[in-house]
Amino acid sequence: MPPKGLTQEQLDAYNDDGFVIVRGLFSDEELAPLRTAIDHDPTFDGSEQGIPDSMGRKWNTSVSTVTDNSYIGCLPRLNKMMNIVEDVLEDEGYFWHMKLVRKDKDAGGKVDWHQDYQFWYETALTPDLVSCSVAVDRNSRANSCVRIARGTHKLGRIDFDRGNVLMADEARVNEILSRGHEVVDCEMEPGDVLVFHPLALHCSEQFAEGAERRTVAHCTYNAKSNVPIAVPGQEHRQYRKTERLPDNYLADGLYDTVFAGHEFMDNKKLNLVKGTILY
Ligand SMILES: O=C(O)CCC(=O)C(=O)O
Repeated sequence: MPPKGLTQEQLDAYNDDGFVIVRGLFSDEELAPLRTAIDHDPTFDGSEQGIPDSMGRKWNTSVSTVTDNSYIGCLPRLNKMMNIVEDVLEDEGYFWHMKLVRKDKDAGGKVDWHQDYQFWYETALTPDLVSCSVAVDRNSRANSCVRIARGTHKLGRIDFDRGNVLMADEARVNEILSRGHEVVDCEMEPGDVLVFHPLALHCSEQFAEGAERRTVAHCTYNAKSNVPIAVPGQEHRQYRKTERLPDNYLADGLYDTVFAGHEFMDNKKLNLVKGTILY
């Protein structure tokens, strides 16, 4: 069956490289309400949590695991997102969570090299997941865009570093990077979407003075057939059918609020659980 959301070339690039950037999936006007709401309430209703990096600095994230009729609860459910997800997973996909990652002078830590699957391994038997990261602002090297080591999704799962439970084994990462995997700066204009594999080794640099990044909305989905192990406290990872929405839903303002009243994950629960972050 031909892909529904990606072109065949984009799907081939994803399979070869572990990522692909889909340009202009969202219009600037479509994202404007989210930008305005973040400017009014940059902490997403107090749900942000600082995640430590290996240098003792922090970066900010808010996590959502529920869908509702807020902008935040609708964005991951648009047909144009779900079609991409199902092209990649070759299965019904369902929404797992959204991470909103903001960087500024107060929380401008780097995101150390890691694979997302390191954090999900405890519940997901296979890496049949995918993340679609929506650029809300311009993402460039200057404002610490996501960087991916091309082709690393083929290397298998890397252990956590012994000294730092949030990053991949540093010695192994250095070895991998010395073997010619090109490190790609995933530069994006607002509305572009980075689609990437949960085993793709990635990071982002620390905040550079004057180069804020309001947010990237990292939306993650699991394949229905990748039935999660039941882990107490991780019930949100179990299958729930994702009700799709038409592509015009946000542009036509059919949502209730942007994120006021949306139930973000309690930031106290984002603490480390057995060496992984709960999301
Ligand atoms: O947005 C970023 O800078 C990177 C975030 C990231 O790598 C992650 O949340 O897994």
